[in-house]
Amino acid sequence: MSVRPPVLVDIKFNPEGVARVLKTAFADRGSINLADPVDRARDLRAVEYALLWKPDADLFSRAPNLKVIFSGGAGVDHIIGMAGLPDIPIVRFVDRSLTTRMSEWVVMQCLMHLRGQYAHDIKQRRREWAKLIAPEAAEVTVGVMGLGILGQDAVAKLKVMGFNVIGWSRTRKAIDGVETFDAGELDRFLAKTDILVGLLPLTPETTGFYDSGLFKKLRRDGALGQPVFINAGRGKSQIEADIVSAVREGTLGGASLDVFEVEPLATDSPLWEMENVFITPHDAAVSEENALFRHVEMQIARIERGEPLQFVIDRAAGY
Ligand code: NDP
Ligand code: OXD
Repeated sequence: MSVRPPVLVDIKFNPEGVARVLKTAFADRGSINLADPVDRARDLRAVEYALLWKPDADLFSRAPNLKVIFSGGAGVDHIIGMAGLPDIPIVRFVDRSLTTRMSEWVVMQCLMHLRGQYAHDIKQRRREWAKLIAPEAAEVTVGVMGLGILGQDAVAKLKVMGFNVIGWSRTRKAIDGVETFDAGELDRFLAKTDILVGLLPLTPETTGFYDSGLFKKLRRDGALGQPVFINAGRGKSQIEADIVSAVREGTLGGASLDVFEVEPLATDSPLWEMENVFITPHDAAVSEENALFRHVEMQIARIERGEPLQFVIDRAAGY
């Protein structure tokens, strides 16, 4: 019986969780966990499958016989620009629970801006009983940028809450009850949007994309008074100095940010203390280790049964 090479795991998040779940994952082949000092010294030349999140820079020279790379998350920007990246399939993480949690975050942020939660928090700390009259969700248009796995689920759940939802993506999508726009129709999309939700991958086209010029194109006469920017895609798609000035000068009425140009967000960033800006530490939808390892096991099983891999990224598009 041939011995299957172990799965290489180089994941730079939640090391305790990864180590715990790895004890029972990949039972038919074992694993090499680069976060483990003993495993770190092992020879990686026989390894065929690697599960990576922000891997070591020398990984591809140490593991020259990889057949498939699995991303530890939905995004692949942490791998795509790496020196020595082999020309093999890259599979991203697509998972029901991750998708659901992202939609929870998006819906929560939209509702917090709709209902003036920041103002409520201030009143509460002052023990003030002050009613705020918010518009109804149906009066507010949420424009979702990126209509992939996460964007489409968020659209569906925002609609359940009653928001008017529109969507924008590189290629036009047909979604029941949702006006959609393609890349060439950006300005028309922005002009209708009160709350902008960013769920775009990071690529050369989306780098530095959310800037003051874009914020100025959002609808200014909607029910919220001023537009709001929400981003859980990637931080390098946003120009944080522009968000700060847009909120200060009233081009934006507020923002919710889960991702940042540099993470962790610097403690001296003005964003931390800005009015009506909600900050979360890139935890809108973290990858859960059990689900992640199961997904990799399932994809390896597909290869061994001669079936095609799922969720392979388009290397030319970069996502
Ligand atoms: P998908 O690949 O399923 O969808 C990406 C969407 O973005 C597609 O609709 C695509 O258009 C669109 N798109 C890509 N480039 C452009 C462009 N230049 N112009 C217009 N539209 C574009 O990705 P997911 O929905 O699964 O994930 C999106 C991103 O969310 C991830 O790449 C990751 O960066 C981020 N993420 C963040 C998390 C967090 O916790 N904050 C957790 C998980 C993911 P088209 O449909 O035409 O291809
Ligand atoms: C992801 C992320 O891409 O957590 O999955 O950012």
